[in-house]
Amino acid sequence: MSELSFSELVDRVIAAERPILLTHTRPDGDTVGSCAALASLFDAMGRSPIVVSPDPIPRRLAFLTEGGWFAPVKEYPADATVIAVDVASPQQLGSLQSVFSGALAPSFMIDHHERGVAFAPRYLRADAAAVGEIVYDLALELVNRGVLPAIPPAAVNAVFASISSDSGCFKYSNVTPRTHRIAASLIELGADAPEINRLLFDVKSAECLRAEGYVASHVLSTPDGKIAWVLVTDAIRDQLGLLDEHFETAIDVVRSLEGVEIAMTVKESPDGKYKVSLRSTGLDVAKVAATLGGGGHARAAGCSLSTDTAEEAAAITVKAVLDAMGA
Ligand SMILES: [Mn+2]
Repeated sequence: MSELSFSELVDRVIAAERPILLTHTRPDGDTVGSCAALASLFDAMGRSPIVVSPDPIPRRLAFLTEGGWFAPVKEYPADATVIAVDVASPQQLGSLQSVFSGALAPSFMIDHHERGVAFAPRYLRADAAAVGEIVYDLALELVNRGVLPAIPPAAVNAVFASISSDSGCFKYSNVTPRTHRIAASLIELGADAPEINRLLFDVKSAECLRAEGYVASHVLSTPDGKIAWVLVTDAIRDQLGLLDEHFETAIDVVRSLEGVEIAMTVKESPDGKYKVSLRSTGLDVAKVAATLGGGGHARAAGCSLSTDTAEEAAAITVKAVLDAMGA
């Protein structure tokens, strides 16, 4: 699969008459925000964009779907231009893999995952904190080329949300001076930063708070306390009357524990596998995840394991982390 230059990306965006934007599974603020921003740009260009997600958009991100571009799967015109946004590998398209195949296979990808698997011509910028940084440059270029008179307000806010979301409110190691410069420009353009950050980070449902409470009191760790994890199985969710989506911030609770260098969550998935998420303060966990068939970023990665129990999945991952640490 070819790698696209930035100007090739811009050309392809301008040429997309019937754009369909795809988010990744378990959509986060970056994939949703970037899709919303791109949809807003396409809308301003007089196209009729559609955004499709393999999984429901979490309620806390609903404010990003107000443009009305997010739609369920339906029949699509064969001449659609399908664009995968923030999707690192074909598996991350989930149920959309079979829908968007053949004539409707993705035309190109816009991504920032260093260790992804390209499934279409790809524009990749691994040093971007979020795909939103790329969408920002794209929006500017559309204005520069005279395709748009200005960046639409909805795109300004959605790009800001995407960057803030993937950078943990400008807190993670993926944040660069450029990330802050882009955010500053977006605020100058009218982004409602306090409200977007409040919606993304300060507002939690009662269910999410209860999930965090469970996680906080069930953290397991290695004797030295450097590796910590929590197990979230169907049985636990049933017992608490909670859904998988309520455990979205579980990893943040685990990583907040003093002394933890590697935080993990092990979550039972509907497919019967165990989805492991990893966060690190230094170790390259993308490499660890890659040894287990997964991938991601150096300090935020994941994999999916076919073990019999969550405990086994945790043990395998802890061993892989210890091996990587040279312990
Ligand atoms: Mn992202």
